[in-house]
Amino acid sequence: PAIIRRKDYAPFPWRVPEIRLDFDLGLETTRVEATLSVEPNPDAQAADEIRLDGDGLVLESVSVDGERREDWRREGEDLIVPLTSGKHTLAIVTRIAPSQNTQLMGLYASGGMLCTQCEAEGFRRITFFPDRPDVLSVYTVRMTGSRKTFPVLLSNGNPVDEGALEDDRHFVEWHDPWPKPSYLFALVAGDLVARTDSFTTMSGRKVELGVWVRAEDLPRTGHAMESLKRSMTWDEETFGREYDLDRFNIVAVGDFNMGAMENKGLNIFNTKYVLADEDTVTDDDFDAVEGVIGHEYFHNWSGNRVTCRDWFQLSLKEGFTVLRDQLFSQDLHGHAIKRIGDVRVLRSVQFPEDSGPFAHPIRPDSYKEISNFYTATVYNKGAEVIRMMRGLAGEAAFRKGSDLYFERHDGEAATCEDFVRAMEDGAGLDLKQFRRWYEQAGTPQVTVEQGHEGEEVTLTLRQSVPATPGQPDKAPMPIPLRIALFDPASGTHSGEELIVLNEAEQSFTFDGHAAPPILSINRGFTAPVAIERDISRDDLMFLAAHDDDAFARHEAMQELLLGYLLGDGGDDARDAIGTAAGAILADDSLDHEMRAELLTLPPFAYLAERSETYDPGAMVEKREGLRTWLGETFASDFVRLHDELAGPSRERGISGKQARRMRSLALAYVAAADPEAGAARAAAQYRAASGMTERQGALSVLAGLDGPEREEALSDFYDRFEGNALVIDKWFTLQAIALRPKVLEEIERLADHEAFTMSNPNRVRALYAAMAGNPLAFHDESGAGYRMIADLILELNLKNPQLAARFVPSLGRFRRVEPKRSALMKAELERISQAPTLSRDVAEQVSASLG
Ligand code: DPP
Ligand code: ZN
Repeated sequence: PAIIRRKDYAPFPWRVPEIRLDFDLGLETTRVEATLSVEPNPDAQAADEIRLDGDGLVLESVSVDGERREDWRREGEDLIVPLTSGKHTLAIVTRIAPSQNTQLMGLYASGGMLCTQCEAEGFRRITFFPDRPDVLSVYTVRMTGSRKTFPVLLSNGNPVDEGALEDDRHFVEWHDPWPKPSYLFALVAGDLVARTDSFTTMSGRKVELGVWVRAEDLPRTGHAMESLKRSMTWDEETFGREYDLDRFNIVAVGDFNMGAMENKGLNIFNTKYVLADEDTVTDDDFDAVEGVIGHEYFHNWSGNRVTCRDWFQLSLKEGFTVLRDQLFSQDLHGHAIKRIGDVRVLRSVQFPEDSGPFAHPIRPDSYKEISNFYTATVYNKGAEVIRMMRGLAGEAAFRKGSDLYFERHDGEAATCEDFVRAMEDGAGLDLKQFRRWYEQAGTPQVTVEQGHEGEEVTLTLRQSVPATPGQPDKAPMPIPLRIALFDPASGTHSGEELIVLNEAEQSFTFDGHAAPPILSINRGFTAPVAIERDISRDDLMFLAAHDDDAFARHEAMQELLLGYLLGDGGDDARDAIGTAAGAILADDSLDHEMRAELLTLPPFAYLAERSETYDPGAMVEKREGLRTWLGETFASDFVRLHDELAGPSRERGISGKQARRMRSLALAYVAAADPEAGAARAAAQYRAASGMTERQGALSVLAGLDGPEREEALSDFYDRFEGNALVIDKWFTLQAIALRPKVLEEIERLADHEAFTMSNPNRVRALYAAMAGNPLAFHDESGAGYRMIADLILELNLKNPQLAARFVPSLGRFRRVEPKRSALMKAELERISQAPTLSRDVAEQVSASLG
């Protein structure tokens, strides 16, 4: 496939100020009549033809200015129509087959309804069009269809007309006054019901809100609606952003490749991020729903009102919007826990990407298939980069920068460079060197050396950015680090400082320290870097017990854990962890959520990331061994917590969410130390569970054990929730992530289960993404786990290329795994590469992986 490069950008020769779409809707066949008003783009080179993107369309007719034309031609999937200069009306009729659309891009059928997904390049699967984000049009959409099959007909903007037709058919027409790129177009047709509400904006306009679902799901939409209203309020208060249409609709769809999509005025969501009630989702799921609703809503400004010039600028909207949703959740639920969780995701998903064969800058330079670049790097590291600007500017100046950005570029298709410039001008920052964060891939490594003479402390910091594919040499980047120097005697510090490491090597001196202080660095994770330093175990234990920055305190505990898990880690290292854990258990100033965070072991993916090469089996053994040891050492504490934090005590002032979090962690430690006692307690917790958080907490422990309690609970869970797709997804996942010796065989059986289907992305991920993250399953010594994922990729390759490609990176990490397994992984990648027809998505990922 062809390589698309950022430097080759050229504006489209034509503008398309208006488009009218007429849909004659059917699940099997849909007819689309597109009427485009086109005119030469004064900012581009003149052309004597117009080239329109298409993909899988059946073309019926082309007319220009009302006259049928036959002088068009096709080049590959593109349609090219000769056009003299000046304004024209172009009418194109196509046919598509939504039921056959297994890629879930464009217009497709899901559970008897029709819906769309157009980002990034799905609109070309609906009609021929310049399917690129810098072509903005005002859309008018008329949908006609059977009233029985499609009683509800939704599109972007506001409804302007509707009526009855012969044969029990009807139509609805929508108009969206805001010019938008084709990727933000959406249509939904089906038998849906809505929870409705309204919101009055800061200027006093009333907006009608709707959350549309299948009738049986209506009772589970309350949280989504509340989350939407909270998002609207927050964006007004925090970023001064007001909603701009009379309606805002969200539709939940069961078959969806991504989490959700920010189509103008008509967000389409994976059901997973809409439906929530206490019986069927966990506390974390509630927060995820709220976060994704916020994210998509915030796109209305960061993405829709200001969109992207081309797909290389994806982080312009995604990095910024992820930051906005993170800040939203932080404001609602507390800063520290959210930050710890976000950094955990960054380190276990984005760091491996940045050190692997698919490493790319947050603003990539080239791609073959843009779907492959909806990555943790573009999204999460992108958010970290903008968060650094916010840290450098301060909140008030950052707001001035974002205000200027929105004001300057409203209605435009902008670039990352535009954003940076608005931040320089509005926030008063000099970001000349900072721009390297957009250019260079790889996680910077920072080493810290600490010297002490007289009363003076010297910190010598060195940075290096590792070589990544296509980028052998890197230049130093500005790295803002918030630090504090603790006086070991008093246990306090005299204030935080923000230091910025600009050079490859730089020293910072601090006066007034009679004794060598204990350094707390990168507090709050002010920079997305890896810190290497010589710090004594005692100092880490001090910080794990006393650091007044909750993130840094957690970090110190993680460093202690990593030191043991990745080092030669003798008994001393383990004892230090024991001492720190004992202090955490005894510290009454902690809430239970933070206590649980501090006692949570680092994720396997992050352990792997921190090792040059690793033996997955040995790594699991060591990690689980530590869990058992901690469970044994603090057996009575964990038993006590598990008892005390049961139902009734919550009414005595401990927040339910915090109590549930700690209680399930305590249960896991009890079970690690004493499987029999753990199984009995887990079974009791399962039976008495008042909601899904406790039920899932118990079942996840049981799923990792043997015995009758396990089988009983699993089958009860299945029977209780049969028919509820999202909960049955949990049932698959809990079994697939279990750290059991025979888990791979169990996963094979689950793949044959009647409730398993390859047609539903959530179900595929519930089983196979879970399996790919389970080191005992994926890294089974036989290589059968690798084969299973390779077979999956080949099966999904043409059916749903986007979904297929997501599974390649797990195999792509073969260089980091011990030699025997590494060879087996690589062989599977080679097998995939030899398939007769590879989708662009899979081909790009596999060839990058094989390098
Ligand atoms: N643009 C979507 C989102 O991240 C992804 N398709 O919100
Ligand atoms: Zn987004």
